[in-house]
Amino acid sequence: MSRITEAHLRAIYDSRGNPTVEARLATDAGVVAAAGAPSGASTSTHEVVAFPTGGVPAALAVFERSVRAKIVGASVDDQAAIDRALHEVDGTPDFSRIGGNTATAVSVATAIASAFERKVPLWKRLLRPGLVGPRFPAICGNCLNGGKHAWGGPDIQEFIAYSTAPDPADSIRAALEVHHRLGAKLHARFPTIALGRGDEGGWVAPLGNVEALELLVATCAEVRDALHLPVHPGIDLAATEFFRDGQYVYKEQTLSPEGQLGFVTSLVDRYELKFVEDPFEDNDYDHVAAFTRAVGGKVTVVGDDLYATSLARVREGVERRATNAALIKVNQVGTLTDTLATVDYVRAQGLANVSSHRSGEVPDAWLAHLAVAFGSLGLKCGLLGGERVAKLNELLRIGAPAGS
Ligand code: 2PG
Ligand code: MG
Repeated sequence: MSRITEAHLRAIYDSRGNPTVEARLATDAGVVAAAGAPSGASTSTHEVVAFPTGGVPAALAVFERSVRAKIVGASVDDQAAIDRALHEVDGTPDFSRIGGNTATAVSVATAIASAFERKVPLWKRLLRPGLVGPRFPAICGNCLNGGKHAWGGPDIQEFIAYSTAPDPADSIRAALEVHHRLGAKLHARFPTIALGRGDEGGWVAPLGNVEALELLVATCAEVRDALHLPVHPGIDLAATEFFRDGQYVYKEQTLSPEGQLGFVTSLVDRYELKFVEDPFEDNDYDHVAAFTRAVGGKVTVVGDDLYATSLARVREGVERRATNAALIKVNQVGTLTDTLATVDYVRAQGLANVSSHRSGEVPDAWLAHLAVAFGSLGLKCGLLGGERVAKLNELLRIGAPAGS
């Protein structure tokens, strides 16, 4: 049983060019492991605080002052003990003293170090009960960006190619094909406008919500025909972001919660959406439950901001039959142990889980291992940009290890 001999935290940059933290651990078996923590833009009100007051410099200072001493000497195999130590040294319910991103980086680096020592890939180290080998997630590839991830785009945050072929090489290829063809269509439609890409690598164009959806739907249909692979339209509304004074305020319309229920249900019926995330603000279990009653038989209804990966919130969601899937993001809760508790509960209750990136990502690949280890129905990771491609490429490596 080897122990952590060195623990360091450094400032690095995320894909938005904002500072975040990376943890680096060394063990007395000579292993060195590092992990960086990503950051969200459309954060849930229920997730832990990414950095203490004062940001990354304050996170580094509190690490030096109090966290390192708790970590050095601990067994690298005892994930639960290290995560408990992080909670103890923090002492708040939301990691606001040491920062949820510090906890995430240390927690994930611990698991990576332990996997190295056991000479197994990270996904095997974290494989959940009931799973025997790798089962690959669908790719939930964000092709068009809106909301908080794009300037000048639709209000709906993400227009997703939900690519469900069982072989990761096929699912990645189909999702990328949607992204490429969508780009070509946008260039043809706006020949004189400079198009951009948003925080998650999806296109940004001056489109209304329904217009954007129509483009996505048509492109998915084209790619299904061309490649003979299953790829379907999906959306993450991140509806909290445009919920004001009890109403959903789009550029084109303002809807009451009842109106929103009718609108999103009509989008599902009309466009055959197969994946819908956060159609209501992040406290509204009742309307999302009504939505799931209406479409849950044919649609993956995902709670992200609604649950914030919190076991207590997912429990409430299960009791109220709110969704049939939960999004999983380690830095919404801060440690792998908390994440695993939520994943195991979700799995035991027969809900699907979807492992997810954040909009401000680091170029690490560990998320791909988590998606496989958790038996995730989907891996939400974006399609373009080195920090997104790093996860896709890692999934390919897991799917076809060198020499196989
Ligand atoms: C989401 C995420 C990732 P953010 O809402 O699902 O796509 O966005 O990281 O900004 O919270
Ligand atoms: Mg979301």
